Amino acid sequence: MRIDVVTIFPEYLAPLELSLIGKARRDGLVDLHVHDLRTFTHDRHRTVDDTPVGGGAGMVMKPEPWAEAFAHVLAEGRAALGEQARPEILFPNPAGAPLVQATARELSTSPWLVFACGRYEGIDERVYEHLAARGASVRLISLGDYVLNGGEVAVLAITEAVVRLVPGVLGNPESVVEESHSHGLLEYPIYTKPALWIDPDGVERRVPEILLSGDHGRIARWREEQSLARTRERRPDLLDAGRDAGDSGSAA
Ligand code: 6GU
Repeated sequence: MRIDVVTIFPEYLAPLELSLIGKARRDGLVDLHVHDLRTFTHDRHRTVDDTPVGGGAGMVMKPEPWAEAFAHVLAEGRAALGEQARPEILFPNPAGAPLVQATARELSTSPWLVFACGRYEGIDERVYEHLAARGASVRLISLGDYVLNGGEVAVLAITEAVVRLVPGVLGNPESVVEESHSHGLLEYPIYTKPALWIDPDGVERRVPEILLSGDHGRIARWREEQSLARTRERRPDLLDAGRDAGDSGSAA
C-alpha cells in the first residue's frame, strides 16, 4: 500500500517511523511519502493561507498550493503504481464521516491513500470541487465530535487503524479477529498469569475461575456475555446501531 500525506507540518508525522507502522515500512508492506505543502508555494513567505472572503475569524488555506500538491503527488504515485492508479483522497475533517472499524477495514484494501491535512479554519471549498470535477475519489473523515487544530493527529490515528489490517503487518492475524469492534461489541476482560495476584494494597485478586477450567465452550460463552454486558454498560449506542446498520454501525 502506498500512502501520501500532504501537510504544513511534516515533522508531525515522524511517529510513522516507529513501532508497527515503521516495521511495515521497512518490510516493504507500506510505502509512505510525506510532502510539505509549502513546497508548492512560490512567494517569499511560502504563504498557504489567507483571510476568509466574506469575513469571519481565522484563516483559510489557499487553493493554489493544494492543486499543485495534488498534481505532484498524483504524478509521483502513478509513476510508481502505474498510470491507471487512482488514490482514495482523504481529508481529515471534524465535519467528515466518523472513522469506524468498517472504514479502516475498507481503506486497508486500497492500494493508495492520499491524506490532505487542513489547518486553520479549513481549505478553500474550490479544492474539493476541483478534485470532484476530475472524478477523484474524495472523502472527509472525522475522528469524533471534538475539534483538533489540524488533520495531522487524525492521519496518525487513521493510518494506524488501517495499516495494522494490511495482510502481513500484524504478527498474529487472529488478534484482529478477536479485538474490540471487530464483531461490533467491546472486548471481554482479559487476564494473564499469575492466577492469584496480591495487589499493592494487599488485596487478593484472582483470575475468574472459569478461565482456568479448560472448558473452551464455557469460556467462549462467558466471554460473549462479558462483551455484551460491557457494551451495554459503556456503549449502548453500539447495540442500537447494530440492529439496523450492521457492521458499519456497530464498529465505532
Ligand atoms: Cl479528522 N480533524 C480535525 N481538525 N479535527 C477533528 C478531526 C479531524 N476529528 C475530530 N476532530
